[in-house]
This record gives sequence, structure tokens and C-alpha cells, in this order.
Amino acid sequence: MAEQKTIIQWYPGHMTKAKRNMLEDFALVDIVVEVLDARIPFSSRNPDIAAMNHKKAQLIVLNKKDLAEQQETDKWLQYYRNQGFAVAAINGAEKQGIKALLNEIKKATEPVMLELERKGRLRRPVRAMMVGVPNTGKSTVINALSPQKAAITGNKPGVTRGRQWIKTAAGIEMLDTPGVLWPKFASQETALRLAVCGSISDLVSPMNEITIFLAEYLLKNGKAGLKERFKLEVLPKTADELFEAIGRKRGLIAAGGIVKTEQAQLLLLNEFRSGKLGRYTMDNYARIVKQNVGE
Ligand SMILES: Nc1nc2c(ncn2[C@@H]2O[C@H](COP(=O)(O)OP(=O)(O)O)[C@@H](O)[C@H]2O)c(=O)[nH]1
Ligand SMILES: [Mg+2]
Repeated sequence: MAEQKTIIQWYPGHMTKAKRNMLEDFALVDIVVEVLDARIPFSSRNPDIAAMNHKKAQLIVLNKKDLAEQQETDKWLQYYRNQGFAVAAINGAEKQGIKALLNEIKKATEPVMLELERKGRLRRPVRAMMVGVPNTGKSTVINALSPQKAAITGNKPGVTRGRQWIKTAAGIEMLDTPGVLWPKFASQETALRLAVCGSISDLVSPMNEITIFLAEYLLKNGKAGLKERFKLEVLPKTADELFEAIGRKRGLIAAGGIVKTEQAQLLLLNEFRSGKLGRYTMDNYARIVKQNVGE
């Protein structure tokens, strides 16, 4: 019998409300900055935002570039550039790429300012809003831009709840918004990738399935990283064998010599999330773009 997979859905009430607020806030800003996770530059795009923003300039930021494969990041930047978006790849946590990001914001909003001048009015600070799924680093990026520590950051999805404007040093006013997902993911794979990268709360995620998905991904795409990090001479063949090996290497052993599998699973997930296994782009450009043209 085929194993029954849990369908992952996470669209709590506060997100419906946040989406409504977002739609209202579009009217207040000059540019919408969608912050994606560079490890999943396709899966972390919210289709609702694309559908709702018809009027304002949009910038696509690939944040956490330190955790992603540089070549893949470059391909995805080009992909979005080709679609007419302003783009930037940054590491918000280390404040890398921030200057280029500010320049992109200024460049993309210059037509708005020129229009003001044409009407005989004065320039004013650019107003930008940060949007994106939970945990992509929206608040971190705002903090990186801000002289005062203002936005609340956290490693849990859903930390940002309220609405808050922040004045940044570069004469850009920024609106932080809570992370928003959408009601139905295109595929279970999209949901699993979002969960692995921390954009779907662990509290509502089937952790067993998510860590098996990650283990299978790494057994295929992260052989060297796994071997090095866990000092494995031979790479296991299955997810279960990998958890077993990790448990033994890290001493996660219960009475009777049995590996504490759950702990080994969470350890793998945490080490992936913090980049200790290397840099990975789970949304492979060639594979996804090929799939989309139906090849
Ligand atoms: N490695 C890495 N971690 C980051 C980066 N930017 C943010 N983070 C981490 O990602 C987590 C979520 O950040 P936060 O700004 O709260 O995300 P938000 O939910 O989108 O506002 C925090 O633990 C940050 O430290 C980055 O560029 N690289
Ligand atoms: Mg936040």
C-alpha cells in the first residue's frame, strides 16, 4: 500500500488579515520589495502578490545568499530581471549587498519622483514595503537599513504581526509586514521546501516527512557536505540509514543502544538551516524552468 502523505497547508487567520492589509498598503508605497529565500527563489514567491500588485514597481530580493549556490542565484536573478523586475541578491544578516539594494530601490522609483517634480511638487522620501513569506529575512533587511534597531526579527515564522514604518538612513521609508503564505501550494514539493527553509511553522509541519524529504534531497545533492559534516566514510543509501548514522556519530543514543531518530532528524534539519552542511539552492533553475515549459 502506498504511504499516505500528509498534505501540508498553513494559512492561519492572521495571514488572511495580513493579506488584506497588504493590499491596502500597496496604495501607500512607491515600490513593493518581495524578499525571497535564495535557497528557494521559486517556491518562496507568493503568487497572490504577483496577482495583487499591478501598479507599483516591484523589486525581487534574494536574501540569505550566503546559504545558496552562487551560480543558481545568478541564474534566478537573470530570470526575474528578464521578467522586468528590479533584482538584488543580499545577505541581510551580514549586511552584504545592501548598497546595491538601495540603489535598485532608488532607480526603480525615480520615475515617481520625476513625475512629482514635473507636477511642480517637491521630492519626498521613497516609500517601500517589504513583503514575502515568513522567515525570509524581511525584518533583518530593514534592520540592516535602519540606523536604529527597530524591526523585530526571529527564527520562527510569524514573529512580525503588526504594521510598522521605519525611517532608514538612505532617505527611504520602509514598511515591514508579516509573512504571508497562500491558501494552496502548487505542489507538496513546494510546501516541503518552504517547511525545510523555515517558512512554514514547525509546529504545524509533519516533521518526520519534512526531514525525510531533506535527507533524500541531501543524499542526492549534498553527498560531500554530508560526508564531511558527519565524518561518514560511506554515504548511507536511505533517509533512515542517514538518521541512524547521524545519531551514532553525534551520540544521540537511548538506553539499549538505540538511536534517538527524532533528535537525529531535527539535528540534520537545524544544521541544514544554518548552512553547516554547505550551500544549497533547492529550486534548481534548469529543472524548474524546463518543467514550466512542459519539456
Ligand atoms: N544566513 C542568513 N540568515 C539570515 C539572513 N537574513 C536573515 N536571516 C535569519 O533568518 C531568520 C528570520 O529573519 P527575520 O528577519 O525575522 O525574517 P522575517 O520573518 O522575514 O521578518 C533570522 O534568524 C535571521 O537571523 C541572511 O542573509 N543569511
Ligand atoms: Mg519579520
